[in-house]
Amino acid sequence: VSAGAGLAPATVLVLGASPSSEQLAAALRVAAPALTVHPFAKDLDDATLASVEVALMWRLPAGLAPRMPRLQWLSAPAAGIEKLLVPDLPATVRLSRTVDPDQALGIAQFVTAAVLREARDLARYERQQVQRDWSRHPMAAARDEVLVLGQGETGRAIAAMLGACGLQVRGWRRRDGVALAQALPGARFVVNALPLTPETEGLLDAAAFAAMDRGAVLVNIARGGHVVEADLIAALAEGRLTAAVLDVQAQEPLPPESPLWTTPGVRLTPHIAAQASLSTIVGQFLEGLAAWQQGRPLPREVDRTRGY
Ligand code: OXD
Repeated sequence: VSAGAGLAPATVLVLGASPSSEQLAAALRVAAPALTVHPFAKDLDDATLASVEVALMWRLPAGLAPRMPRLQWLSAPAAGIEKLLVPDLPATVRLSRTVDPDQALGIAQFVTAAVLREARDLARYERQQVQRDWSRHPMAAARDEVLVLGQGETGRAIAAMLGACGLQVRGWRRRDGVALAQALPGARFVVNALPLTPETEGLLDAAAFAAMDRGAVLVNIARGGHVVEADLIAALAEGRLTAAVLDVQAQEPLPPESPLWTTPGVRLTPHIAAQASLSTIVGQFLEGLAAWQQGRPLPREVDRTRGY
């Protein structure tokens, strides 16, 4: 990453998950020797925190923001920034995020695989193989209707790929003012790619499931907080939904006692649909830092009032 060459000194706090804080800090130190980089640790002392001017973090631990009075710019190593919009983050701190085109591509591939697996009934043949059963159930090419919730980079990449696969794709976003319950009917697949904000939290609830076509499939690659999980479990039990592909859950890691593990129709993955790569995170952070230091507009800045 060459973007770090002309930077002025700055003190940076880093808190990652995958890549880890240590991986992010090491990559930043190599790319931008002018920076003083502190990986987050629970026992960082007040003087260190008070020196932090910019931060690369995916979440803000409770009580940390007030201990960083010099913090002016906060960038997320992820597309989702909801864990940074904590009440004690001063309104003057500006916020950016990482938007990796390869992450959108990876998520679109994950969603396409998940949708086609259901649309082409591949699970049936996995079950048949166990029985050494060679029965054929011919079907026409899948042209099912898909509703994609969210029209950001991720939602658009998903829609384009599913459309190229022959599915009939519609989009929905809150901003257009159409009620979700009006958009849901007719779709066999509902794919959630919304940002998590106070307006979208719990949007996929009993009322939404009741508005979906009987037998619909939910695919969630956004945030677990969009789904009222108890309502989803009830909708699957009633047969209103036939399946729910959940790459994200309200509580991550998903606790062993969660009923989602064993609910028929739930297909779980541990938040792996795709992530921003280390080089994109570091490159976009340094690009943003240069813009901030030079007083230019911040790339990928988040509108804090909107929440994305
Ligand atoms: C993201 C994620 O928000 O990885 O980028 O979930």
